[in-house]
Amino acid sequence: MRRIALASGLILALGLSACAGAGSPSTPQTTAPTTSGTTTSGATAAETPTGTPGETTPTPGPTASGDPQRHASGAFATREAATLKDPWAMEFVPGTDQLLITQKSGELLLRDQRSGETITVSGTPEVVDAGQGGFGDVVVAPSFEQDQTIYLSWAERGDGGNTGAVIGRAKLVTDGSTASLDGLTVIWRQDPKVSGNGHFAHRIAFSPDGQHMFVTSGDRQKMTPAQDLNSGLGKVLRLNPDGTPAEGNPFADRGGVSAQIWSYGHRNPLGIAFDADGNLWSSEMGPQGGDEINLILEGKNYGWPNASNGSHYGGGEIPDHAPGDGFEAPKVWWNSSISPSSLMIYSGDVFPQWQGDAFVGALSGQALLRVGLNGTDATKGDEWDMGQRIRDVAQAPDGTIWLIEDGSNGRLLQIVPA
Ligand SMILES: [Ca+2]
Repeated sequence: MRRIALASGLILALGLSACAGAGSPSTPQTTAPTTSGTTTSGATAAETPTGTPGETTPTPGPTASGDPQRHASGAFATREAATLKDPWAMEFVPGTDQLLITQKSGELLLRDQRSGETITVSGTPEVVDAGQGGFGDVVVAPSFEQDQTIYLSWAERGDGGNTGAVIGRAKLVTDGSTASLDGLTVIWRQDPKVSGNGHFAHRIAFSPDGQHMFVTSGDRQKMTPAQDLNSGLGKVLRLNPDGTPAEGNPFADRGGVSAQIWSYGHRNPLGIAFDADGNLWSSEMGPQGGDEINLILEGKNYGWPNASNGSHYGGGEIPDHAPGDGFEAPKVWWNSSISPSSLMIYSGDVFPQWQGDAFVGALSGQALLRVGLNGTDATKGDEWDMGQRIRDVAQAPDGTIWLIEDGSNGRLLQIVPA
C-alpha cells in the first residue's frame, strides 16, 4: 500500500499558532511541503494530478468517491487550549461556556472555556482502561436544558474477564467550583461481552427529533458477528433514550438483541452524526486500506467482514464492495488507511464555506479531513496535516472547530480562521 492520499494532498494549516489564554503556544508545524505561504491555499496540491490508480484500487461501485478532491476551500489557524491525558471525546454543554471531556482512564473533565479552568467531575464509573477500551463518548441529552442529563459510554468487565461497552446516563450537577454525576445508571450493555480490548466503538448520536439514540457497537475484533443478526457486535443500534430497543427496528421480530439493530456489517464505527437533512453518517475504521464513510440506512448490510475495499492486516484479501453484492458500499473510503476516529458535521458560521460538510479526525493519518456532503453523496475534500493523531472533533457553540489529540499529552486545539 502506498501512502498517496496524505503525501500528495497535504495542506499546511498550522504554524499560525496563536496562543489561547493561559495556554502555552503550540509548536508550529512546518513539515507540510506547501510553498503557498500563510494563506495555505493548497493550490499546488490541488493541481497535482492525483488520479493515481493505487489510491482506489480497485474502484467498485457507481461513484468515483475514492478519488479525492484536493481543492482547498480555506485556511485556518490552530490555537492550543490545554494539554490532556489520553482524552477520548468532548461535548460542549448547551447554554454554558463549558466543555465536557472524557479521558480514557476514567476521568470526566469540565472545562470553563472562558477561564480555561478545568475541574474533575466526581461520581464517574469504574472503567476498564485497557487496549482500546476505557472511558468513551460523552453527549448531552436532547432534554439537557430541562434535566441536565448526559450520556457516557465506557468499557466494563464481565464474567471470565470478558469486556463490553456500556452506556450510562446521569444528571450533571455543577455549582461553579465542583461538578458531579447524580444518579448514574447503566442503560445499555453491549451484547455479548467477549475477550480482548478492541473495537468497542461506543459512539452515541441522538436523532434530530431527540426521540432516538443511535449507538455504534464495534465488532470487538471478532469479525463474523458483524454479519450475525443475533449478535449485537458490528452494528449500528437504534435505541430509545432510556436504552431500550426503539419501536419499528428492522429486525425487531427476532427479539432479543436483534431488536436493537438498525444496520449491520460494521467493523469499528468510531464516528456517527446526523446532517441537517436528517441523514445519518458514520465513519468506520476498516482493515488495512478500508476506512469508510457510510450513509447509515435502516436494515442495510455494510459488508464487514465479507466485503471491504481494504485487506486484512498482514495482507489477506477481502472482496471489494461491488454493485449487486448485497452490501451497502461506502460513500468515501481511504486506501491507504487514515484511521478515522471521529465524525462531526459542521453547521457554524465561522467557516461558511464548510457548512454541511463532515469533518473526520484521523489517528494514523495524523490529519483533519473534510468530506463534502451533498444530499446522500459524499466526496473527499481537504486533508490537513496536524502532525499528531486526532482523537475527536467537535463544533463549539460559537462555530469554531475543536480537536483533541490522542495520547498522554493530547492537546485540546481550537481551529479558527487564519
Ligand atoms: Ca463496509
